[in-house]
Amino acid sequence: MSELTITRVWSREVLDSRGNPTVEAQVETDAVLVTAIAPSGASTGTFEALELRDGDARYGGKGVQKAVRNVRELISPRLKGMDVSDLKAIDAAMIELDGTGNMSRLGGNATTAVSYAAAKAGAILKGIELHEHLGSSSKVLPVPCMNVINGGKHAGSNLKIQEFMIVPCGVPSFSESLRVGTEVYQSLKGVLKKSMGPMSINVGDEGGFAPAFDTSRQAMDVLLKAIEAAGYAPGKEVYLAMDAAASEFYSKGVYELDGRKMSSGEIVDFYVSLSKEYPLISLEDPVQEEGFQDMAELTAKVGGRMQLVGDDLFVTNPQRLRKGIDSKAGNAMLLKVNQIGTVSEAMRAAEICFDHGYNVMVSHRSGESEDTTIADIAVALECGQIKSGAPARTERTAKYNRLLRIEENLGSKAKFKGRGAFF
Ligand code: 2PG
Ligand code: MG
Repeated sequence: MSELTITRVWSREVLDSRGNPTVEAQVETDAVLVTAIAPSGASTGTFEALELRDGDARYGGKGVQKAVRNVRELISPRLKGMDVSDLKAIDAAMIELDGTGNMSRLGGNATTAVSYAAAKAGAILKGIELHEHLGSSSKVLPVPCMNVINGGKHAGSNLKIQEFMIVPCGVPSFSESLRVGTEVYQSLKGVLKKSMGPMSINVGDEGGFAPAFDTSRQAMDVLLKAIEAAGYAPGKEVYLAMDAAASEFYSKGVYELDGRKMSSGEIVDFYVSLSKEYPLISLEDPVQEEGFQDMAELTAKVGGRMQLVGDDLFVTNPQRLRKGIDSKAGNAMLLKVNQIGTVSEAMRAAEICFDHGYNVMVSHRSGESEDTTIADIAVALECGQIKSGAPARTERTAKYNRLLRIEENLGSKAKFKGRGAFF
């Protein structure tokens, strides 16, 4: 038996960054034993792969013992004997075993953890870096899109927009970009504390501050101040990005945002105005998850000068992505492996994006862990962009720190697209 042959896939329940249970998978061969952890979203899209939760008394219903059992009792016997370096075959076997099209039998949390662990094990046994195992050339480090003001479901404020990000893309390398973004984060802390008091620097789920703002413009204005106070120019070294996660403030044709009730036509106009007032380089889920037409209208209006990203809209799903491409909705996709359930399917969605001129931003979830697989996926895809929250909380910085190591390892071969990663 080759040392690449899977001998067993084990699993256990561990905790994520929000203190909820999540699935850890352990892929074993005669030579190695490799673990990986599935992340978990809060503002989940309706069309995502199913995250299997026990729904019993333990952990308020959030236990994942069923998913853990599925790994041990269903996935393990199916993958036993397979070549761990053939991730496509492993992922295809899990998709076939699940058989539902949305991982509702095995649990997308079970399959994501196994897919991550198998990818890592394959890299270790081939004696190469994970990003090399996943992508043949893989020399491009991503721009870190840092969520420094948290709202929506990730914080306890009135801010409806979920994420206000800084995008330090006007610098020459990943490490410089991370430094500049982190300096702005610290500067923002000072600006907020001074103007709004110490309560304003409490942080949300993704490490960004959660001040008592009521409107998007308040958040964007303070970001401009913080960028300048750190010694940088908005729209030069540092741009802004937003994830509205608009399904969370949409109901029956009406968006409730910034103290107003807006129709879909009005919310499109609202974003067009914002894009003229601020150096906004990327806007994610500006409309609700079924708003392909509205997304197409916004893309026609501003898509030539900024990125419009589908997250809940596309859910890393090749089928929904094709619908978006056909209707010219958006010009970029957010890539989250657990939305579709396997690394291979997520990477296939990314390839479809590249074939149609869509950008890809690799993303963490709001519930994360010490697992850093997404950092390697971003490098493997050479998509040039990642979002992993603020440069605070170890589950966020773990990914940025992994990218620092990759950059150092690549040495003079490391590339950085900077602003060119966006358009
Ligand atoms: C998002 C993500 C990550 P969640 O909406 O893009 O920032 O949030 O994981 O809660 O879906
Ligand atoms: Mg999102």
